[in-house]
Amino acid sequence: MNRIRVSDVRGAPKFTLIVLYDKSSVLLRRTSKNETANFVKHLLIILIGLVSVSHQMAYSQPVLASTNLASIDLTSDQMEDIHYFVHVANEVLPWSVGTQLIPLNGVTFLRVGGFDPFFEKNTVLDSSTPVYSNSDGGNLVPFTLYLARRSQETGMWTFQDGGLKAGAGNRTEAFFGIRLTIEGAVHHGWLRFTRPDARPETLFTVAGHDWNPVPNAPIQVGWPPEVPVETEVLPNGTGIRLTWPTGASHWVLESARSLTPPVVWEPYSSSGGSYADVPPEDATRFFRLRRSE
Ligand SMILES: [Ca+2]
Repeated sequence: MNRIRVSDVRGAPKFTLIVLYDKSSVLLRRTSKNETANFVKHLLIILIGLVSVSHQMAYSQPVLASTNLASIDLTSDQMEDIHYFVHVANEVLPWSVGTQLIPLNGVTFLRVGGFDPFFEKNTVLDSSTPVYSNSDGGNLVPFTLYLARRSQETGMWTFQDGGLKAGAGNRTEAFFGIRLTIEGAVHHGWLRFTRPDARPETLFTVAGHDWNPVPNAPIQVGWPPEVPVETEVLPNGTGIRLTWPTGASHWVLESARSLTPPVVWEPYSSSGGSYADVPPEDATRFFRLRRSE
Protein backbone atom coordinates (compact mmCIF):
# COMPACT_ATOMS: atom_id res chain seq x y z
CA MET A 1 0.00 0.00 0.00
CA ASN A 2 1.17 3.51 -0.84
CA ARG A 3 -0.02 6.95 0.16
CA ILE A 4 -0.92 10.15 -1.62
CA ARG A 5 -0.69 13.21 0.56
CA VAL A 6 -2.71 16.28 -0.40
CA SER A 7 -2.78 19.59 1.36
CA ASP A 8 -4.08 23.12 1.08
CA VAL A 9 -6.73 22.66 -1.61
CA ARG A 10 -8.40 25.78 -3.07
CA GLY A 11 -7.61 27.97 -0.13
CA ALA A 12 -9.38 25.73 2.35
CA PRO A 13 -7.83 25.47 5.83
CA LYS A 14 -4.78 23.23 5.74
CA PHE A 15 -5.45 19.59 6.23
CA THR A 16 -4.03 16.29 5.09
CA LEU A 17 -5.87 13.44 3.48
CA ILE A 18 -4.24 10.07 3.15
CA VAL A 19 -5.50 7.82 0.34
CA LEU A 20 -4.50 4.19 0.41
CA TYR A 21 -4.37 2.29 -2.86
CA ASP A 22 -3.02 -0.93 -4.20
CA LYS A 23 0.08 -0.87 -6.45
CA SER A 24 -1.56 -3.26 -8.86
CA SER A 25 -4.53 -0.97 -9.56
CA VAL A 26 -4.71 2.77 -10.21
CA LEU A 27 -1.46 4.64 -10.05
CA LEU A 28 -1.64 8.20 -11.27
CA ARG A 29 1.47 8.08 -13.45
CA ARG A 30 0.27 4.96 -15.29
CA THR A 31 -3.18 6.22 -16.16
CA SER A 32 -4.13 8.23 -19.21
CA LYS A 33 -4.33 11.99 -18.98
CA ASN A 34 -8.17 11.96 -18.92
CA GLU A 35 -8.31 9.25 -16.32
CA THR A 36 -5.86 11.18 -14.18
CA ALA A 37 -7.88 14.36 -14.57
CA ASN A 38 -11.08 12.54 -13.60
CA PHE A 39 -9.42 10.91 -10.64
CA VAL A 40 -8.06 14.23 -9.37
CA LYS A 41 -11.43 15.92 -9.95
CA HIS A 42 -13.17 13.16 -8.00
CA LEU A 43 -10.57 13.41 -5.26
CA LEU A 44 -11.06 17.18 -5.01
CA ILE A 45 -14.81 16.78 -4.67
CA ILE A 46 -14.29 14.27 -1.86
CA LEU A 47 -11.80 16.59 -0.19
CA ILE A 48 -14.06 19.63 -0.41
CA GLY A 49 -16.90 17.53 0.96
CA LEU A 50 -14.76 16.47 3.89
CA VAL A 51 -13.72 20.03 4.65
CA SER A 52 -17.35 21.13 4.55
CA VAL A 53 -18.39 18.36 6.95
CA SER A 54 -15.52 19.06 9.32
CA HIS A 55 -16.48 22.76 9.44
CA GLN A 56 -20.09 21.91 10.21
CA MET A 57 -19.04 19.51 12.95
CA ALA A 58 -16.65 22.02 14.49
CA TYR A 59 -19.47 24.52 14.99
CA SER A 60 -22.49 22.38 15.57
CA GLN A 61 -21.98 19.91 18.35
CA PRO A 62 -24.62 20.26 21.04
CA VAL A 63 -23.67 20.31 24.72
CA LEU A 64 -23.44 16.61 25.54
CA ALA A 65 -24.31 16.48 29.23
CA SER A 66 -25.67 18.61 32.03
CA THR A 67 -22.96 20.59 33.81
CA ASN A 68 -22.22 23.79 35.63
CA LEU A 69 -20.78 26.20 33.04
CA ALA A 70 -19.63 28.85 35.50
CA SER A 71 -19.65 29.71 39.19
CA ILE A 72 -19.85 33.39 40.02
CA ASP A 73 -18.39 34.70 43.26
CA LEU A 74 -19.60 38.29 43.46
CA THR A 75 -18.16 38.98 46.89
CA SER A 76 -14.66 37.53 46.31
CA ASP A 77 -14.91 35.44 49.47
CA GLN A 78 -14.31 32.08 47.72
CA MET A 79 -18.01 31.25 48.24
CA GLU A 80 -20.03 30.76 45.05
CA ASP A 81 -23.01 33.08 44.79
CA ILE A 82 -24.53 32.06 41.43
CA HIS A 83 -24.32 28.98 39.21
CA TYR A 84 -24.68 29.23 35.43
CA PHE A 85 -25.97 25.76 34.64
CA VAL A 86 -26.78 23.87 31.43
CA HIS A 87 -29.33 21.08 31.56
CA VAL A 88 -29.27 18.48 28.76
CA ALA A 89 -32.17 16.06 28.22
CA ASN A 90 -30.72 13.54 25.76
CA GLU A 91 -32.77 10.39 26.24
CA VAL A 92 -34.69 10.94 23.00
CA LEU A 93 -34.34 13.11 19.90
CA PRO A 94 -34.58 16.02 19.74
CA TRP A 95 -32.26 16.71 22.63
CA SER A 96 -33.27 19.64 24.77
CA VAL A 97 -30.43 21.91 25.94
CA GLY A 98 -31.34 24.69 28.36
CA THR A 99 -29.25 27.13 30.38
CA GLN A 100 -30.36 28.69 33.62
CA LEU A 101 -29.08 30.91 36.42
CA ILE A 102 -29.30 29.46 39.90
CA PRO A 103 -29.14 31.83 42.90
CA LEU A 104 -27.19 30.49 45.87
CA ASN A 105 -26.96 31.82 49.42
CA GLY A 106 -28.06 35.41 49.78
CA VAL A 107 -28.76 36.11 46.07
CA THR A 108 -32.18 36.96 44.62
CA PHE A 109 -32.79 37.67 40.94
CA LEU A 110 -34.87 40.73 40.04
CA ARG A 111 -37.27 41.31 37.17
CA VAL A 112 -38.23 44.06 34.79
CA GLY A 113 -41.89 43.06 34.84
CA GLY A 114 -43.99 39.92 34.51
CA PHE A 115 -41.63 36.98 33.91
CA ASP A 116 -38.96 39.13 32.24
CA PRO A 117 -35.57 38.96 34.00
CA PHE A 118 -33.64 40.73 31.18
CA PHE A 119 -32.70 44.31 32.07
CA GLU A 120 -31.56 47.00 29.68
CA LYS A 121 -28.21 48.67 30.31
CA ASN A 122 -28.46 51.90 32.39
CA THR A 123 -31.58 50.77 34.27
CA VAL A 124 -31.46 51.80 37.92
CA LEU A 125 -31.91 48.93 40.38
CA ASP A 126 -33.06 49.85 43.85
CA SER A 127 -35.30 48.68 46.67
CA SER A 128 -38.41 49.20 44.50
CA THR A 129 -37.24 46.75 41.78
CA PRO A 130 -39.45 43.65 41.97
CA VAL A 131 -38.16 40.14 42.61
CA TYR A 132 -38.10 37.63 39.74
CA SER A 133 -40.44 34.73 40.27
CA ASN A 134 -41.01 31.44 38.47
CA SER A 135 -44.57 30.27 38.03
CA ASP A 136 -44.03 28.01 41.07
CA GLY A 137 -42.63 30.89 43.12
CA GLY A 138 -38.96 29.93 42.65
CA ASN A 139 -36.16 32.31 41.74
CA LEU A 140 -34.34 30.28 39.09
CA VAL A 141 -33.87 32.19 35.82
CA PRO A 142 -34.35 30.31 32.53
CA PHE A 143 -31.81 31.80 30.10
CA THR A 144 -31.63 29.93 26.75
CA LEU A 145 -33.20 26.78 25.31
CA TYR A 146 -32.58 24.93 22.04
CA LEU A 147 -33.52 21.62 20.49
CA ALA A 148 -30.88 19.46 18.73
CA ARG A 149 -31.63 16.82 16.10
CA ARG A 150 -29.09 14.50 14.45
CA SER A 151 -29.55 13.18 10.92
CA GLN A 152 -29.37 9.37 10.73
CA GLU A 153 -27.86 9.62 7.22
CA THR A 154 -25.20 12.30 7.58
CA GLY A 155 -24.69 12.44 11.36
CA MET A 156 -25.12 16.21 11.12
CA TRP A 157 -26.78 18.15 13.93
CA THR A 158 -29.41 20.78 13.33
CA PHE A 159 -30.73 23.17 15.92
CA GLN A 160 -33.80 25.21 16.54
CA ASP A 161 -34.95 27.63 19.16
CA GLY A 162 -36.69 25.87 22.03
CA GLY A 163 -39.44 28.47 22.26
CA LEU A 164 -38.56 29.72 25.73
CA LYS A 165 -41.08 32.51 26.30
CA ALA A 166 -38.96 34.77 28.49
CA GLY A 167 -35.60 33.56 27.18
CA ALA A 168 -32.70 35.45 25.64
CA GLY A 169 -34.22 35.35 22.13
CA ASN A 170 -31.99 37.18 19.65
CA ARG A 171 -29.88 38.89 22.27
CA THR A 172 -26.09 38.73 22.12
CA GLU A 173 -25.77 40.69 25.37
CA ALA A 174 -27.87 40.06 28.48
CA PHE A 175 -28.03 41.87 31.84
CA PHE A 176 -29.60 40.50 35.02
CA GLY A 177 -30.36 42.40 38.20
CA ILE A 178 -29.77 40.94 41.64
CA ARG A 179 -30.29 41.66 45.30
CA LEU A 180 -27.54 40.39 47.55
CA THR A 181 -27.83 39.95 51.31
CA ILE A 182 -24.54 40.15 53.19
CA GLU A 183 -24.54 39.95 56.99
CA GLY A 184 -28.16 41.04 57.06
CA ALA A 185 -27.65 44.07 54.78
CA VAL A 186 -29.21 44.26 51.30
CA HIS A 187 -27.14 45.29 48.26
CA HIS A 188 -27.97 45.73 44.58
CA GLY A 189 -25.92 44.40 41.70
CA TRP A 190 -25.98 43.16 38.12
CA LEU A 191 -24.51 40.45 35.86
CA ARG A 192 -23.57 40.75 32.19
CA PHE A 193 -23.39 37.87 29.70
CA THR A 194 -22.38 37.98 26.03
CA ARG A 195 -22.19 35.60 23.07
CA PRO A 196 -20.67 36.04 19.59
CA ASP A 197 -23.91 35.44 17.67
CA ALA A 198 -27.62 34.86 18.31
CA ARG A 199 -27.92 31.32 16.92
CA PRO A 200 -30.05 29.25 19.31
CA GLU A 201 -27.16 26.82 20.04
CA THR A 202 -24.60 29.54 20.81
CA LEU A 203 -24.20 29.78 24.58
CA PHE A 204 -23.51 32.94 26.55
CA THR A 205 -20.45 33.41 28.73
CA VAL A 206 -20.04 35.55 31.83
CA ALA A 207 -18.76 38.98 30.76
CA GLY A 208 -18.91 41.00 33.98
CA HIS A 209 -20.69 41.85 37.22
CA ASP A 210 -20.69 44.49 39.93
CA TRP A 211 -22.62 45.42 43.07
CA ASN A 212 -22.93 48.34 45.41
CA PRO A 213 -21.13 47.93 48.76
CA VAL A 214 -23.43 50.53 50.29
CA PRO A 215 -26.50 48.79 51.79
CA ASN A 216 -29.84 49.63 50.13
CA ALA A 217 -28.14 52.05 47.70
CA PRO A 218 -29.06 51.81 44.00
CA ILE A 219 -26.81 50.70 41.15
CA GLN A 220 -27.10 51.37 37.44
CA VAL A 221 -27.07 48.23 35.28
CA GLY A 222 -23.78 47.94 33.39
CA TRP A 223 -21.94 50.51 35.54
CA PRO A 224 -19.82 50.43 38.71
CA PRO A 225 -21.53 51.69 41.89
CA GLU A 226 -21.32 55.29 42.96
CA VAL A 227 -19.68 55.27 46.36
CA PRO A 228 -20.03 58.62 48.15
CA VAL A 229 -16.89 60.13 49.67
CA GLU A 230 -17.36 62.92 52.22
CA THR A 231 -14.78 65.56 53.05
CA GLU A 232 -14.31 67.22 56.42
CA VAL A 233 -11.85 69.99 57.22
CA LEU A 234 -9.57 69.05 60.10
CA PRO A 235 -8.81 71.61 62.86
CA ASN A 236 -5.69 73.80 62.99
CA GLY A 237 -5.00 73.57 59.25
CA THR A 238 -3.88 69.97 59.45
CA GLY A 239 -5.69 69.01 56.25
CA ILE A 240 -8.93 67.28 55.35
CA ARG A 241 -10.44 63.89 56.14
CA LEU A 242 -11.94 61.71 53.40
CA THR A 243 -14.63 59.31 54.64
CA TRP A 244 -16.42 56.58 52.68
CA PRO A 245 -19.09 54.05 53.71
CA THR A 246 -18.06 51.23 55.99
CA GLY A 247 -19.49 48.79 53.42
CA ALA A 248 -16.56 49.80 51.23
CA SER A 249 -13.98 49.65 54.01
CA HIS A 250 -12.06 46.96 52.13
CA TRP A 251 -11.78 49.23 49.07
CA VAL A 252 -8.39 50.75 48.42
CA LEU A 253 -7.80 54.52 48.40
CA GLU A 254 -5.46 55.47 45.58
CA SER A 255 -3.89 58.75 44.60
CA ALA A 256 -2.37 60.31 41.48
CA ARG A 257 -0.40 63.53 41.04
CA SER A 258 -1.92 64.21 37.60
CA LEU A 259 -4.81 62.99 35.44
CA THR A 260 -2.82 63.46 32.26
CA PRO A 261 -2.13 60.07 30.66
CA PRO A 262 -0.38 57.92 31.50
CA VAL A 263 -2.03 58.28 34.92
CA VAL A 264 -0.13 56.59 37.73
CA TRP A 265 -2.45 55.55 40.57
CA GLU A 266 -0.67 54.50 43.76
CA PRO A 267 -2.09 53.31 47.09
CA TYR A 268 -2.59 56.14 49.59
CA SER A 269 -2.18 55.27 53.23
CA SER A 270 -5.57 55.18 54.92
CA SER A 271 -5.84 56.26 58.52
CA GLY A 272 -8.57 53.72 59.22
CA GLY A 273 -10.82 51.19 57.53
CA SER A 274 -12.93 53.78 55.75
CA TYR A 275 -11.28 57.15 56.10
CA ALA A 276 -7.98 58.88 55.35
CA ASP A 277 -6.47 62.17 56.50
CA VAL A 278 -4.86 64.23 53.75
CA PRO A 279 -2.27 66.82 54.90
CA PRO A 280 -1.96 70.21 53.15
CA GLU A 281 1.08 69.10 51.12
CA ASP A 282 -1.15 66.56 49.31
CA ALA A 283 -3.93 69.09 48.59
CA THR A 284 -3.30 69.01 44.83
CA ARG A 285 -3.47 65.23 44.53
CA PHE A 286 -6.34 63.31 42.91
CA PHE A 287 -7.97 60.44 44.76
CA ARG A 288 -10.09 57.43 43.89
CA LEU A 289 -11.49 54.37 45.63
CA ARG A 290 -10.89 51.02 43.97
CA ARG A 291 -12.51 47.72 44.87
CA SER A 292 -9.88 45.36 46.16
CA GLU A 293 -10.12 41.97 44.44
CA1 LIG B 1 -19.25 34.98 47.39
